[in-house]
Amino acid sequence: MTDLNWETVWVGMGSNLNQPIKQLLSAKSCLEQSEEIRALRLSSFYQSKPLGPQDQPDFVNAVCTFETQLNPLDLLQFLQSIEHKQGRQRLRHWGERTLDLDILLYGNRVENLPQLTIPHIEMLNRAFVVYPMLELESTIILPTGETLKSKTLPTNDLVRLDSINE
Ligand code: ROI
Repeated sequence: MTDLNWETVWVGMGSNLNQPIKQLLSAKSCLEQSEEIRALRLSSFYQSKPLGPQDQPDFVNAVCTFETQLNPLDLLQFLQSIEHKQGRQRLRHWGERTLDLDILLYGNRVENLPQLTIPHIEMLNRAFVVYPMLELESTIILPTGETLKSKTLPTNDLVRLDSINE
């Protein structure tokens, strides 16, 4: 077997409905079960205030990184299948949701497809994405050649959930 074409990917995970921590752990298990995914690492879980309407529960966010042989669109489809399997609900725009899985980075690729923009267009504006990424790997380089570390944001209301990160 050749060992070509494994790309390193970063995926953001978020939930604020139906036992968010369970949602993220279950998504992690689904990802790990794919033969086209290996070497998955998951960040700590972080609680954050909702970006968007404030009359919704706080979010639990995490990121994971892994290597995959799936191309970006097949990976997107796989992530969407996990969201749907876990009964994804999206009740309103910028509102509460059961599970969100977003491709943040895919190797060094820049993609501007109708269904998919890589790097994720909002990732650098979201502390709940940037901090978990830096926790897993402090030396991440963006496709622009800049370090992620140089883009750090105020942590605002981000709270690392210690007890479940043991
Ligand atoms: N807010 C937080 N804190 N975390 C999220 O993952 C998140 N996801 C979203 C919106 C509704 C924009 N707000 C969020 O999709």
